[in-house]
Amino acid sequence: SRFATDAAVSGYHTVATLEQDLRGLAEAHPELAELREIGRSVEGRPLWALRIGERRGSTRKIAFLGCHHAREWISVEVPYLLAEHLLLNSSADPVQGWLQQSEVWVAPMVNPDGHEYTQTPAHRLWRKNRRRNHDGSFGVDPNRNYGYMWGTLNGSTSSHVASDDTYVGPRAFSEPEVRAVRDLVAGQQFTGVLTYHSYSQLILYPWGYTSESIKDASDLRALRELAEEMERQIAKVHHKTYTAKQSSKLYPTAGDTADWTYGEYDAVSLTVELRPATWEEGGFILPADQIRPCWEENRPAALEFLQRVLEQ
Ligand code: ING
Ligand code: ZN
Repeated sequence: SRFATDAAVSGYHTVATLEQDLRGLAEAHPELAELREIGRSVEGRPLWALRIGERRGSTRKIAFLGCHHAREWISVEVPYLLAEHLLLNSSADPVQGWLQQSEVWVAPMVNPDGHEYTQTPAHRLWRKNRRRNHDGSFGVDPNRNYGYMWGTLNGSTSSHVASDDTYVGPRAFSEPEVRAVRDLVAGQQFTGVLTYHSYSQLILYPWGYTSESIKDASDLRALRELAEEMERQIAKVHHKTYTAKQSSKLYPTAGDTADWTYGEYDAVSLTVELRPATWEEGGFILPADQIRPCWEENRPAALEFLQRVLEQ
């Protein structure tokens, strides 16, 4: 229901249960998985990434990210369940082949301070991290704080006003959560990055900062074809419509994750906006009984993304 706010009771992970479960996955699969602390949040919480793969001098690497935004609880669950799926299916192809040749990194909760804050019912709809700003307000939008074309827009969807929900921060990479992702990506040189958000059921490709298309025609074709194939894969499972589009067509944003991973690293970069489709269907408050079907429909899409990136 709209008022189900307690993650632990509802079936969603909390900061604490996510850490436990990530540790459990790593301990159950010591030859394949390793839990890494990639940084610390503003409030000092560890930022976790699970590395999955046999580590035989693997070349291709891919990352799945979740929960840049505190209230988007389902965006923790889909990458977490993907990690679990890969480990449970690691001795059957195609997963076995991927894990022999490549590494899959999963960081399901980029913004744990914000997520913890949303455990209090009155703060359930908090979006940003928990930085104390110069004007006494709280929070920088982690999905506006990346360094590609950072700060070049100023409006309601990318704001320089600290108290706004889309506050870009005082400078690019001012936030430790975003620096942790930056350092992970810089170190691993991912060839694909998929970042989960909610809600709206969309598959977004760069650019966010401009309505112009990305210049490289073959990249554009590949991104569009991949996003459209993911649409079809998702629709087949529970007949839900996810729509592929350029992210600036939703609304203009500067400093988002996918613009940076594509602009700086040429990685295959997508943002998936998970269930539901509309505010009327619950918006950010997705009933926990939809975690499973949401994962079921996103599983073939995530596997399609893995296949294209790892076998290209
Ligand atoms: N939506 C995304 C946001 O950060 C988005 C939409 C993603 C726009 C990527 C541009 C690029 O505003 C949510 N729900 O957070
Ligand atoms: Zn979001």
